[in-house]
Amino acid sequence: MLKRFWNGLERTRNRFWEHLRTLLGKPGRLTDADIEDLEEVLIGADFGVGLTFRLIEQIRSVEKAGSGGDWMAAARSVVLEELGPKPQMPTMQATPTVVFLVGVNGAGKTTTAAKLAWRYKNEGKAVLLAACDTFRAGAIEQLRVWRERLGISMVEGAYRADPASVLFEAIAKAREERSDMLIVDTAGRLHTKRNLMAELEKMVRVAGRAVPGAPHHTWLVLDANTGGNAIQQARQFHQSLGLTGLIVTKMDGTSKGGALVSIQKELGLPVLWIGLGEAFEDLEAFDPQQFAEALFPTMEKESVRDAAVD
Ligand SMILES: Nc1nc2c(ncn2[C@@H]2O[C@H](COP(=O)(O)OP(=O)(O)OP(=O)(O)O)[C@@H](O)[C@H]2O)c(=O)[nH]1
Ligand SMILES: [Mg+2]
Repeated sequence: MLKRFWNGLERTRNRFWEHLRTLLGKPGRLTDADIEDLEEVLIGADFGVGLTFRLIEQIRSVEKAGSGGDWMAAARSVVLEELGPKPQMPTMQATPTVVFLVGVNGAGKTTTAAKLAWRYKNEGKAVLLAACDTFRAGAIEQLRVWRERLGISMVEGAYRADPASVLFEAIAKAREERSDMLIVDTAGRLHTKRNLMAELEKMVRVAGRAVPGAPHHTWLVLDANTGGNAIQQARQFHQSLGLTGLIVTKMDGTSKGGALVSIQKELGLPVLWIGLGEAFEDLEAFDPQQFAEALFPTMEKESVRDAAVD
């Protein structure tokens, strides 16, 4: 698990490591110029101005103390402090517990729906998928391929059908089959498109009328490559729908992993899951400790240097 995190965050980490290699190879303390370099690297990895400032402050004070202190440990603890403890795993709140996946186009909603379905199925839950992206040609087919591969039942509407009516049908089926969980895939939409946001709001109302408290979880799926720009998206979705958590996908291919920290902090919403690849098993519960460790590893200077050279 740690290894997967570690591998997944390779690109983000490599940004530092290119520099760490030179910084760690130097005898003595970091110079002001080194620290400025590091600052640039952190901004480049989308840690954001506020967090970068805090990190640099900490690193500077460790260096000032002059005891040859471990500034990687200082950076790690800043990240951990910002992220807080490991989030509580989402609970089952009703039968069915209804989960909405929302987000902009291409963020990874459909893939994540399949990953979650597989994961919960493996935990022994009866899962039903609702293919409520009736907007994009091919979306239903995409989920159908997953569902067949994973052996999960699914309700789908016709192309261009009203997604709220597909949802209604799916809830009825979930009830009938006594499904533990209904995972709802929705069409990608820009947070700025008022009518499309209204469509989601309608789905929320339909769910709430059919099952008290539904949707029990509304998760925003964010592409890690969006970096700090995700904050604006997330605010809009949150305002319309009342999000309960975040899923950050494509952590395996980004050099902007630092943004996750400021996104969570800015929005006050927990990152619950992260996507680390395209296969159905490439979803991990988010663990701040492992995340911080993967960015600023606890290692002897020697081995960091060796690893960076590899
Ligand atoms: N590397 C990587 N690719 C991912 C991950 N999650 C999703 N993808 C890929 O991202 C692309 C888009 O994923 P989808 O699941 O179709 O995204 P979506 O949000 O449903 O897209 P729309 O329905 O068009 O809005 C696909 O090629 C996925 O394989 C991830 O964690 N890592
Ligand atoms: Mg989709």
